[in-house]
Amino acid sequence: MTDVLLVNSSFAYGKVGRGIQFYPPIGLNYLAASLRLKGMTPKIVDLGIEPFTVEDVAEIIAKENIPLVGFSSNSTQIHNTMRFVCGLRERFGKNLTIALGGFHISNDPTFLERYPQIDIGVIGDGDITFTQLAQRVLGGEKVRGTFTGEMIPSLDDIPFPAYDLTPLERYKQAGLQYYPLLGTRGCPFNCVFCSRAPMSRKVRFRSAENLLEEMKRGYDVFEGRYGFLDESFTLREKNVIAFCEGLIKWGKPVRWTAGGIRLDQINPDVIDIMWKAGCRDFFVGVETGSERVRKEIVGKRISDKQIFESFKILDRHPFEVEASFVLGHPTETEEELAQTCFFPAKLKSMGIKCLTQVGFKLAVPMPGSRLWTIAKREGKIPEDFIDRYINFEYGEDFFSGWPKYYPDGISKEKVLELKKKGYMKYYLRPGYIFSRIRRDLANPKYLLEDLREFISMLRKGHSTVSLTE
Ligand code: B12
Ligand code: SF4
Repeated sequence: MTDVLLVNSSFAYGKVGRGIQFYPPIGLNYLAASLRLKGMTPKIVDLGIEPFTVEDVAEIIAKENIPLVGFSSNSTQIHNTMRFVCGLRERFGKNLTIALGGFHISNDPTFLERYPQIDIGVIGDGDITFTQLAQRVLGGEKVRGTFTGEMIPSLDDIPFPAYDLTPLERYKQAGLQYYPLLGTRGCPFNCVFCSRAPMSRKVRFRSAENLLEEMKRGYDVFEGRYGFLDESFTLREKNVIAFCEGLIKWGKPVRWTAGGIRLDQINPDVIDIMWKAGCRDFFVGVETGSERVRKEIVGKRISDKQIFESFKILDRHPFEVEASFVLGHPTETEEELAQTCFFPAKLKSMGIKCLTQVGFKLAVPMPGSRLWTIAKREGKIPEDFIDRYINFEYGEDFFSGWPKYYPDGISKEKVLELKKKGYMKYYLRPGYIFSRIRRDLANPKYLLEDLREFISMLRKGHSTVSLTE
């Protein structure tokens, strides 16, 4: 019998939302593993893949008489989270204890003062603290309040995520499935648009042995394909090297994607061993084509020269690298925006081979980020935005409803126009078109896909798989 229901929220109510079904809700898989260790029997409902309404979730709770439900919510999903919270409170009254954790409350610590429908709030890591609170609730105690999650000192000490509670085969990225892994928690940097709970600046690492043990257990799941969700995979070089050496020694044919890598943390020795150990692709945040904006505003002290040199190092192997750019930084000029949009094509013209995909995203101010504070100070986001969002004053859809940040004097239309030009310049290069035609002729199943992409690029100015405009 289930005693704790863990619900991953979604920004689409009663239907499967775009863009969340790439990975399971790992935070909840981790929580469930810790709860189990203390004898509890959790169940996970992921609203990202289940089109459930309040009534559907209420039925699950009623059927098994579950006393405690915990919601995981990012800020993007907080309106729908509250729709569920209020609906369940109405149906079960005080007989149900409702908890909230995840990125929104971690960046809005007084949330429960405004929303007393929730009994328990947990800021930051939930593994230790929520397990203790759940034991107290199931023991019959009435627990209320916002608690700061105890930081796990060593990530090796917590159990592996309980993936058996979420059907891994239903999570796909570009048609492929990867066993999800997290080698680190936290990031020491402070990029202007990044939404981080204050305590997540402290980075914690799993040991190579611990990661390899989880990989061995997960080997059969997706034929040795693994996907890391780390934000800065190469942060501690000696760990990466030990991990790659372990993988090579294991000798299995594995293929993995390294999540995010910072371009100021590219060491040729590390890159060589990563390739040898089966790493084939990852993601880098270039953020802007303007060195001034990158250094002064974004907070990434990386020069254009360093970016080029890092890409050159990556080109030692045929990696596939996706570069991400953010459009619309405070004080950014039209010229600087144009520099960003044409930066990927410039890298290609300089002979960079490994850059295979480019993403331009409009800047979105998120609670916990410096951009959020700036946008509020400049009056671009109202002080009570979150409460209005919860009231659905900005609509149901996060992607079209949540405000973007446009620098003073630059219109939305101008940003979208430059973005479209940037994509065209990058993707409509003869070299790129020929490489796609070669691929399509070798495997005609790609032909239709490429035609769709081409039309989307011409009509909307972005890829069909892009979540945002
Ligand atoms: C993987 C990922 C995704 C995946 C989605 C995976 C999924 N199934 O949800 C994809 C690629 C689809 C994605 C998309 C987006 N993402 Co994203 N993503 C991440 C990433 C890299 C990892 C999440 C993760 O697994 N963390 C690891 C686990 C262990 O941590 P955790 O989830 O925080 O869980 C712990 C605690 O929070 C707590 N906890 C969590 N839930 C609960 C519940 C209860 C009851 C309790 C008590 C505790 C608790 O305990 C857990 C264990 O300690 C994070 C950054 C990061 N490193 O966390 C960004 C992050 C969550 N994403 C973010 C954003 C902005 C987005 C997008 C909006 C980007 C965009 N503009 O398109 C979209 C929209 C997604 C959405 N649904 O809202 C922001 C959210 C900021 C915010 N304030 O909400 C983050 C924090 C990145 C950032 N730093 O800005 N994302
Ligand atoms: S954008 Fe990446 S590097 Fe910058 S603070 Fe966020 S996680 Fe760290």
